[in-house]
Amino acid sequence: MRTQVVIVGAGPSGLLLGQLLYKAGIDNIILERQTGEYVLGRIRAGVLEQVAVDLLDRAGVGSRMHEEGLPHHGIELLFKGERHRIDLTGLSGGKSVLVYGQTEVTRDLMEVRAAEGLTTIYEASNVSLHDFDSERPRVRYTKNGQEHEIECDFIAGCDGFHGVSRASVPASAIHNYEKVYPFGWLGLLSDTPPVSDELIYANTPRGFALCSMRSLTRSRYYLQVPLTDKVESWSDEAFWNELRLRLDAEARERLVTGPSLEKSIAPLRSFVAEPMRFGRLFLAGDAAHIVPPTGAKGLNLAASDVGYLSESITEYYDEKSQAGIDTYSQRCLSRIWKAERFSWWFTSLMHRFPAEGEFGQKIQEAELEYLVKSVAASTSLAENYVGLPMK
Ligand code: RFL
Ligand code: PHB
Repeated sequence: MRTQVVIVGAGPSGLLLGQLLYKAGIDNIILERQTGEYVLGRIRAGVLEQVAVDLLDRAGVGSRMHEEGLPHHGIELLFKGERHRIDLTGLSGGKSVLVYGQTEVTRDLMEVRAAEGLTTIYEASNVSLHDFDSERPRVRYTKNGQEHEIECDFIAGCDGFHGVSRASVPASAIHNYEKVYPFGWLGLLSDTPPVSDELIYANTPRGFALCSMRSLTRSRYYLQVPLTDKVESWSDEAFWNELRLRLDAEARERLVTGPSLEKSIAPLRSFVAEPMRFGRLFLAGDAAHIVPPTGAKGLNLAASDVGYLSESITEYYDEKSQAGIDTYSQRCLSRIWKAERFSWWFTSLMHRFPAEGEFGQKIQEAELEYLVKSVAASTSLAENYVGLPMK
């Protein structure tokens, strides 16, 4: 088998890259370890920046997103029992974000790929990458007990944090930067109306909480929990009781509870691998970097990476130019480190860090008060939350 680009991973970055390349007339095959249903069952991101919305439009998958997505013009910060609104649109020169779940983005991309008759090989095991330091890279995999090999011009490693692509690079050629946080997020999805029209990020003595949503009838809530907690020991009732204790009186009153559709614990991590290109292998999305979810940046960075990558590969074929490919890593990393900084800062501001002691706590309170009172400080939050430009 031969194709121009082999994409490893059918998460949002692999699927979006496949569609952007297809639109540019470039053949590609996606190899995915799991089934499509499994990929759709992972409940993750909920907030899209305009940059991601634009790329999904360019890929031709924007229609349901515009019909069903909820534009958000502000967020609320809750601390010391009171909520303070950050006017994202007013402070960012008119920008907003769109609440539309990663599951829906993935479903839209899967459907259009199937409708165009493009090849996605699900349940591909033992994926291995070869000769990406030459002009003839190859990718091998096993499907239904049979081994296969695909020859290609380029390999895109879109296989997430635990994928094979980053692991295939010699240790001497890559540098990893990492910070692990001493807590995780316990998330719960339920068919209940959201507690508020806008997202609430809460810093409370009992830990961080986030009230988010997927639609006007489906809510997504998160609680900061110790890394030692097991999801099995959190009953729905225990979750709702704890969430109530982390809300202000009005939200507590308004909260509608119901059975969970999904519940899971995710550890929080900041991670960047440099560079993101190794000969003819490119890393994109969570394969190259992780942000703690507080800034809602992970999916958005995955989208901007594949935006740069699809442009670079298109330029290579159309204009016989390597310029885009040669600067791919540097352009991505410049945007990634700014999102890493913002996600680390917002995580540090909103969570409880017992190891930081009373002094750390007081500094956090002072910064929160400054943030909601100072136009300069809240403008910086708004500008980063709605997303920095790609160029
Ligand atoms: P994914 O989604 O992990 O997809 C990678 C795919 O590769 C497959 N794979 C392999 N395939 C073949 N061979 C192998 N050896 C393979 N190894 C792995 C996997 O099965 C999978 O299908 O990475 P991708 O595409 O780069 O997308 C990244 C996003 O999923 C991620 O950044 C976001 O979900 C992060 N995130 C958020 N991002 C936002 O922009 N806004 C948010 O509001 C937001 N909230 C979140 C989040 C992530 C969370 N968790 C659980 C980590 C909230 C949470 C709780
Ligand atoms: C979500 O809805 O899953 C979500 C929203 C905002 C975040 C993180 C997650 O910062």
